[in-house]
Amino acid sequence: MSGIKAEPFDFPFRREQAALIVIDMQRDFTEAGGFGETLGNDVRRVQTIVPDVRRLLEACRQAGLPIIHTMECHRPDLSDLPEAKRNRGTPRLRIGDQGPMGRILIAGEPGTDILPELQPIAGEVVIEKPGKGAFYATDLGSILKEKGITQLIFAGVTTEVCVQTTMREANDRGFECLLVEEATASYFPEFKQATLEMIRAQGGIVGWTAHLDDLMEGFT
Ligand code: C5J
Repeated sequence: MSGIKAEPFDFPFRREQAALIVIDMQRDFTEAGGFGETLGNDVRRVQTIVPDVRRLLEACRQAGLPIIHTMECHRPDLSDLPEAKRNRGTPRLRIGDQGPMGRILIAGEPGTDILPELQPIAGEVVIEKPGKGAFYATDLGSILKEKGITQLIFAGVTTEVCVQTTMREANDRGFECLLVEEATASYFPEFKQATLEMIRAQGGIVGWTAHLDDLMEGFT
């Protein structure tokens, strides 16, 4: 075991039991014409993390950690899309509607894909999830169990929605969770900041936060 500089205290890193989970780095959340923008968000705010997510991904590959990518998406027949989710709010385009990058948040459509810079490579796990959390209605729990994973390093978008939901789900399932500050983003910078603070408050009630450079130093 080696300690990685983190907040609220050093993260007890165990390389053999750790995995990276990259949440929803999809075109639909980061590019014009996708789901994020149809909700009225400025997607440039989340594009800025792509180089740091890539650095993290490469460092974890180098360190031999299992990598898991998630994608928020639904079946083409919408059978896994609750009415309440489809009808929420007043977006320009709803989930399943035809947009400039194909049908919004539908599996297999160009806009639903992971960004080209962050594409999974052979052997990496891709989880398609219909919810905000990555454990709901997926095989993630059994995949992690089978690999003997007890620690999860988190990156992705958006910090306060799918990242935080999954981190809370993982924390309740007994995983030690660490969120990398430079590798996560929100359309609302103040929500990112609040999420970082609430995760590490009260002795790390949901987990740890760390800077990318400190994490990478811990790999050496
Ligand atoms: C959202 C996500 N924000 N990946 N999804 O709807 O955070």
